[in-house]
Amino acid sequence: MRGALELARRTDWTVYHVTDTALSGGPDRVPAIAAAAVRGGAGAIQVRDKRAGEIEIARLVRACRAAIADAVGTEAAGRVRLFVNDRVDVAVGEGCHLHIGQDDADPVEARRALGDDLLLGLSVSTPAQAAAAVTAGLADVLGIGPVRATDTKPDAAAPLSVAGVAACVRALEAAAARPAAVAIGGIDVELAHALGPTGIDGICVVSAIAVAPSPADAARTLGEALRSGRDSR
Ligand code: TZP
Ligand code: MG
Repeated sequence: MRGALELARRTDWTVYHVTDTALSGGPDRVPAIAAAAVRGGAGAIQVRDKRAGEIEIARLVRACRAAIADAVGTEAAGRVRLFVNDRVDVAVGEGCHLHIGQDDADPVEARRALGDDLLLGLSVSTPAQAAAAVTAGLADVLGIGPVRATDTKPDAAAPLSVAGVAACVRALEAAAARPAAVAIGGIDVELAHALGPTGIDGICVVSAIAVAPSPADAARTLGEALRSGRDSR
C-alpha cells in the first residue's frame, strides 16, 4: 500500500475545516481560524481560495502551517493534515496534501506529481463516482457531497441527503484498500449528528467554523455531534 493511504488511515478525519478567505474576513484571518479549528480538534485543514493566485495561496498555506504549529505545538501539528484545494503546483512546492474536484486536475497527473507520500483528496457527488474513485485507486480521501445545498458553493452538484452519503459509503465498503471518506456541504451540528450512522470517517465544513463566534468551540461541538451520532446507531 502506498504511504499516503497508510497516512490516511492514521488521520483523525472527524472534523476537517476548509478555509474561505472572504467568509473569514480576509486572508489575515484565515490562519487564526484554521489554528482555532485545530485547537478545537480538527485533524485536517484545507486552504481553499478560488480567487487567489499561486503566490497568495502558497503564502496562506505557509501561514496556516505556522499558526497551527504555534497553537498546538509541532508534535500535535504533525498529526494535522494540511491540504490545498486544486493547486497541484502549490501542493508540490509547499509539500502539502492536495484536494481536487471531478473537473479539476487530472487525478493521474496529480498522483504522479504528489508522489507516494502526499495525500490526494477527490470530491465525489454520487455512489457511482465513489465506486469509480475506488477502482481508479488514486485518491486517499473522498469528499462526499454536497450533503445539502449550501450558499458557500452555489454551483455544487445535486444534494445527496444523509441517505445518499450512506449509499456512497456503502459503495466503498467492498474495497480492500478503501480511501477515507468525509461528508461536505451544509453541515451544522444537527446534520453532523445525523451523519453519524452513515459510517463516514468525518465531516468537512466551511461556514460552520469560519463564521462561528468561536471556531474552536464550533469544531469541538461538531466533532462531539458526529461521535454521538455514531454511538446512536
Ligand atoms: N464542496 C461541496 S459543498 C462545499 C464544497 C467546497 C462547501 C461547503 O461549505 P459549507 O459552508 O460547510 O456548507
Ligand atoms: Mg475544485
